[in-house]
Amino acid sequence: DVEEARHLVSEATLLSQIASFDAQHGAPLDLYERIAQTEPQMAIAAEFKRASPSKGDIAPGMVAAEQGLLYASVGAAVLSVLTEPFWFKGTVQDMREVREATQAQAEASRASRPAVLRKDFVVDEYMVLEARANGADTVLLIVAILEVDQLKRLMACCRAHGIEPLVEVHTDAEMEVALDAGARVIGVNSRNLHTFKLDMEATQRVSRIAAARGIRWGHRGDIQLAALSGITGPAEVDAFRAAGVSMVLVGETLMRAADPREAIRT
Ligand code: IGP
Repeated sequence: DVEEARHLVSEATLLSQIASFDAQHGAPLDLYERIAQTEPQMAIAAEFKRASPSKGDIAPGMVAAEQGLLYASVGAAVLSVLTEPFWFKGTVQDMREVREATQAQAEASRASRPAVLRKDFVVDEYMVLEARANGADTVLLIVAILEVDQLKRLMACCRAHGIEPLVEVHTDAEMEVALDAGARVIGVNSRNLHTFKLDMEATQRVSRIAAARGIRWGHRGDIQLAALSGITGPAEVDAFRAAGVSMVLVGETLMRAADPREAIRT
């Protein structure tokens, strides 16, 4: 079982794997800085997702590294890779291949590479280290599935290992928690994880919690504010830009697009 399998690779082994990964590939990118770099353009986080619980199969046979290279070539600042095997049919190996392929391509063309996000239900330090050892620059931490103490511990673990996490919220109360915990990159999921329903107003609503605290968002803000899910084209991107959002995360639309260059156009 999973618990057993996890112990096959001990934490000490992961730490040495991180050191050798970095020796070969260099230090991870800072997510806050990578988004800031895209100014004045909206940062695009392009997601690799073969399936999802709300949609079932999306692109079951697709190869992660190929799609990652395509996303990178059309200017994605972040590559989000689902590593969750059951609902999303992802693997940690997919993520590693995306990092390796896109880093090699960027080095060959002297371009800045996209940051790689481990998209999963990260609930313990082991998953953070495993992400780092397999090429992640950042990981998703979902406020709705973590206790406050757990969130703070995982954020500290991320930063201790050179990762600035993407902290996901959906409600005002979760936004309060993310800000209290000191998140610097906050993604508002427009999809409610319990009901799967989309609420495209969620980002703007939740941003008022930051405004009320005098916290500013934007490419050079105190925080980077990202909008996740349900984005089907430029109209939604424009609305998020008007709200000061500095990154949009797009999955299904790009996985299904015949031409991601058109779909990603901002
Ligand atoms: C992407 P969409 O609607 O563009 O495919 O959504 C992304 O936001 C979604 O995959 C997501 C997700 C998550 C997946 C957001 N938060 C948490 C798994 C776990």
